Amino acid sequence: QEQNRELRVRLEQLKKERNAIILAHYYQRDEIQEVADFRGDSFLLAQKAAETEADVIVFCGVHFMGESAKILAPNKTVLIPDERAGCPMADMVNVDGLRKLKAQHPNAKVVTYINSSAEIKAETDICCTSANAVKVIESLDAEEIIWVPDKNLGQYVQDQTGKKMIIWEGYCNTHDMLTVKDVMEMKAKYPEAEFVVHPECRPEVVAMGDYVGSTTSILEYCRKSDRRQFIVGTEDGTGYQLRLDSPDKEFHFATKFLVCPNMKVNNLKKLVKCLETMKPQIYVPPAVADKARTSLERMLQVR
Ligand code: CIZ
Ligand code: SF4
Repeated sequence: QEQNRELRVRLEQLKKERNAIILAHYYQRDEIQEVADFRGDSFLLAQKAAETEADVIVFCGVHFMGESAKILAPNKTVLIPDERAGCPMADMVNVDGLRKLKAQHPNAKVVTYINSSAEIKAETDICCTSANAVKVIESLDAEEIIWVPDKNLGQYVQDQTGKKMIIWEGYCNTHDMLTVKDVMEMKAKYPEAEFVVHPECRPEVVAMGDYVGSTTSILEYCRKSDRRQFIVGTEDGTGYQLRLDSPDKEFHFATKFLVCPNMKVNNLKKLVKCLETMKPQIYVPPAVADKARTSLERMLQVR
């Protein structure tokens, strides 16, 4: 506690010295969310990065999120607390594979979930997040859509829009771990609770949801709902904002495995250190960034 207090004091000093802003994803450890200037999901944080007046963005999340910030704010320094915080789903798609698919379907538009590398975004017509995926697909005038990398979100979006989609076989190790059996057990234990679920979960689990949505829309739903109890089907870091918004409601995560180990690689100590040393910094080759920027900026237009 004492050490954390000292770290927080040091962080405040450094933030002023560097004119830095701290952005934290809802899946980060509480000790990081507590000190962030903004908390958000990948859509809100990308938006914030694009708009900020700060000189330095400290992005507490996983690597692709820092990259997106750098692409949208190329003249700013983007720091991340630990460069080992990656996203296994983002690594499930590669440029060669995507190019092959594009060659097979020359008229298809490529829609890429923001959980992807800058190189993949550079091969993309438009990016999306889970917050605007359905609207992005509906905004496109295309017979066929190539969707990378999340098969679960892809399936959900296809069901919602009825579009013809060619769906890549990637998935999130964390969300995909949740099973129908887990949810049935929780529903038996908490019969009064509503089950809120993120569309990165398996389709059969998503189908059990009383509410399906992105992290931000789950937060909004729980805040406004009259229900007192919720079973939550997304990453456990979300509990920080859920409990902050509704201290008198109960939130039960659907299993204890809904923890993204990559998101938890960051901690307060590393956050302070990166601002102290000004590294690690995110670098995206300008040629890649320029191509990727178009697809990200299109994403930000669709709400
Ligand atoms: O990384 C994830 O699982 C999510 C849902 C990110 C985001 O904020 O959309
Ligand atoms: Fe990637 Fe899943 Fe972790 Fe999100 S929760 S960063 S999709 S591994």
